[in-house]
Amino acid sequence: MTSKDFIEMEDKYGAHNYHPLPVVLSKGEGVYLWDVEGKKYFDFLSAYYAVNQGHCHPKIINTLTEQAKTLTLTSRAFYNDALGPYEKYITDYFGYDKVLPMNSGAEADETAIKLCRRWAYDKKGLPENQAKIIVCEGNFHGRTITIISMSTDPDSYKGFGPYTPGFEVIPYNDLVALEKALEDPNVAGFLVEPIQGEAGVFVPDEGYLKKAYDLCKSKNVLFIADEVQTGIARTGKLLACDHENVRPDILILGKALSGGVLPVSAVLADDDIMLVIKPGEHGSTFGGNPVACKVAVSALEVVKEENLAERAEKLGELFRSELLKINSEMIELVRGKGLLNAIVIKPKNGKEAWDVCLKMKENGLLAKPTHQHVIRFAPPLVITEEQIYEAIAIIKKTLEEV
Ligand code: IF1
Repeated sequence: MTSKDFIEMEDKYGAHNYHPLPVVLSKGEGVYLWDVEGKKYFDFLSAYYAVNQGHCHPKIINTLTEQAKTLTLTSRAFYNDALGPYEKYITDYFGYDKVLPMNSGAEADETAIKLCRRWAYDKKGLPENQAKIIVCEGNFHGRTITIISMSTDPDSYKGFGPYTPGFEVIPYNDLVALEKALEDPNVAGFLVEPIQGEAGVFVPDEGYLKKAYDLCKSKNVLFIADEVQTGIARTGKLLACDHENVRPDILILGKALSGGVLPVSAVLADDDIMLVIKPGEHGSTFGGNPVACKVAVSALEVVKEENLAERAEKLGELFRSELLKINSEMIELVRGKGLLNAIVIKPKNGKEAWDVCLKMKENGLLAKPTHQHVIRFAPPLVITEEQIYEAIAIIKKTLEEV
């Protein structure tokens, strides 16, 4: 079968909830992907930042296959010999008392919202069903009904009402707006992405996260960081919050927590928050399954063993500085942190970000626009300096051709 056959098959039998770039991938290794015709590409999307450790990392795959042959799922009706060691490992790793294991990022965000609300009623003493959570314009936390109820992007929420109440939207990177919103005594938490990914890689002002955290603490409001995208070394530190030494009251992880081999997400918090949820009040069939636990430990070990945060910091600076040397009038702006970067494309002769991505594909590099004019560049963190230069050459060549 050719790429065309696979595309037609997906179109005929699959829901049309995505508009993929016309490329059909069949193999991944490290920073590379191959399509069904055997063409090789740089992966500069990293499966929406889930393969920070590189595609099919040998250590992680070995762990996956070993555990898959041993015990895949017990459900939480019973104990097993993988969950406790994972819980100890990840809570030590990130410095929290406890973890609640889930699967998708959205489930972890939903779990954090439930934890925050329950803490507000049981510990802060807010009146039942009155808890409010502050979120930011341009947020992206997943696709469930409650999460899109916080969204300001019509593509995320339009036509899916009625919406879950209890959310206040304020501008991102705006401390005055946050301070004002915190005057409401019924605020329970502030849910924020340390860098807004889907919105187009918006890096807030230096000090924003720390000052936001301090404002929340002054009002006994939980600071909840969604690091599903920005976590696991992507921005040049283990967590994006680490750039400002902010320790979220509730930390949300996903994506690269498993190195991209299966859905693993997690919510971390200390006992005074985590223990407000009692047995039987929350859960998930696959949450914390033995395969997920073993894979997540290996994925986190790789982050440390291969110094992925330091690499992201150093190679991200190199990538941005090399991008800025490309004097193409199509590059309106370069922004990012670590290896979470994006360029804003100024359309030229009717060509825009999508056309640039199509041409980059022909030239051997895969990336995809978010919204109309932003192209995200986020390779696996195992990329080498030499490969960065090769990728820059492809981007430069492409912009000249387009
Ligand atoms: C899509 C991108 C979007 C996330 C943050 C939670 C979740 C995500 C900060 C939910 C998921 C994915 C979802 C995917 C596209 C991709 C994405 F920016 F990463 F590219 F949409 F913003 N918090 N992001 O970014 O995690 O339930 O997907 O495991 O839905 O189109 P999930």
